[in-house]
Amino acid sequence: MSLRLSDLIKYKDVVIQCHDNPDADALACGYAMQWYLKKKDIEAKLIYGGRSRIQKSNLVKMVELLDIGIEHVTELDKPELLICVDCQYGESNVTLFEADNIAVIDHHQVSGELPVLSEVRSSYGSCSTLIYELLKEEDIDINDDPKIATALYYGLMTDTGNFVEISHPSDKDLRDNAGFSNFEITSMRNSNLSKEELQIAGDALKKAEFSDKYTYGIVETRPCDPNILGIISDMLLEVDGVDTCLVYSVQDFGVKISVRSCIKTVRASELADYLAQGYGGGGGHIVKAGGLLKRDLLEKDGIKYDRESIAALIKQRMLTYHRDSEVKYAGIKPEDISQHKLYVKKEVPIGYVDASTIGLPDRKFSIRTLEGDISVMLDDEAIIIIGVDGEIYPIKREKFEKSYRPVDDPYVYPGEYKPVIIDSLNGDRYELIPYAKSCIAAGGTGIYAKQIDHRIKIFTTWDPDNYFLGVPGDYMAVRTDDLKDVYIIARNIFERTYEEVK
Ligand SMILES: [Mn+2]
Repeated sequence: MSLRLSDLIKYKDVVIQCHDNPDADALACGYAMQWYLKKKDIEAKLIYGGRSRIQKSNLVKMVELLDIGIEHVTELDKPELLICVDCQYGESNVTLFEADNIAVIDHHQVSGELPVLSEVRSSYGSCSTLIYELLKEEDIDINDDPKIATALYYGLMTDTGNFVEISHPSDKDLRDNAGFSNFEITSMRNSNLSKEELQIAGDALKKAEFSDKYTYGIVETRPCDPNILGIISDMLLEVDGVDTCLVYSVQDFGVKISVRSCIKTVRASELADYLAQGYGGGGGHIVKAGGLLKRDLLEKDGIKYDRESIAALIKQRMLTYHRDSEVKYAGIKPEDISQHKLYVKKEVPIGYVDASTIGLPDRKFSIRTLEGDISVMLDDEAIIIIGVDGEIYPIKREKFEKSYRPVDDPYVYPGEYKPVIIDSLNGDRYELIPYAKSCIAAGGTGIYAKQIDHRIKIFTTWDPDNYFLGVPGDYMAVRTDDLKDVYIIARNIFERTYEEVK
């Protein structure tokens, strides 16, 4: 199921609905959606239901400053089309209104059946990012109206803990490209915390729990605005003897979590993802991250939605993570390969870009990919390899000529987000894929590998600051010509790229 915004313009009687207790992201999306439809001569109503009206001071400001024409309703005349933004039709926090047709535009985990007209991208940090992408597909620039750009920017900002939990490249694109208005953002930013909320933070900290053995702390807060969780976890991490920490809050719609880490062996984004696994999502940066365990998904799995059961689940996961993850440092001693088998690369076509064909000056550029921004020297010696999953890594021309063989097949990019080259000096962007050609990795001597059954973090010899994460099912690989050189290959990439030598 997927949609383009232009699929929606055949309807004339349209209502846009935000979830109950709309947050900045929902407001921004509804507002931008209404703006788009207006361009197409459709006057859509923007509404939300539920018991309470918008009260939070930053949201009241947002509605005023940006002129968002939103109504709180208890009833609705059945429209021809109802568009749910930042939420899904039928969810517990979305007041049910009847409509002839339903559309869903959301970035949360899918919780039930979706209508045909739906676009859900759960890997995005905000729904504002999705609206931004959908508008781009229609050749509409959000910066045509500074209020729209400001709203979407603020929606992303608040949904990702001030951009801390951003991981998807599309989120970064919105953050970097939105021509927001500084005055409005500053004004909304500084009316974020109420006096009551400051007290909630204080109460929560009094009941902090600690693990001395695994040096972590856990705090539960009463239901409150999610950004307070971030404030508390920042503080908790400052405590001596706390290397990682988790702050969570059991809310109506789910359990919000905020995670921090100040040690090399735990990436906060990875821990958040682990804690939310199966029930929603988590992500962010190395030091700061956050996530959500959705109520619907927890209940579907037979977990009672009360504070006690949630506490038990959360604490168990935090303990298991710290207790059962193995940390390994490559390059110290030869790996025992008695359980490994010998594999060689399959002849699968992948992509490459000869940097000299792009026509950019010889200096460093940034390439934005699904895995993150990487910095690449684009000189005549540089070849950029695009792997089976669309992953990017630069190599030297000499190595390319030795290990790869160009082929004539046209190149088709397999990934979800097409990598772009960004000039950090002026922000100019260039597509990478149009320059890509096909090649095949030449066999080589192969690797020893075995499938792993637990979580392993390997600090490799070439990047001693960041570990490679292996989860059950992935492969641990050892170079045949250097048994100390051990690393991780993700299962899906391994199975498509390697075959056993029998
Ligand atoms: Mn959202």
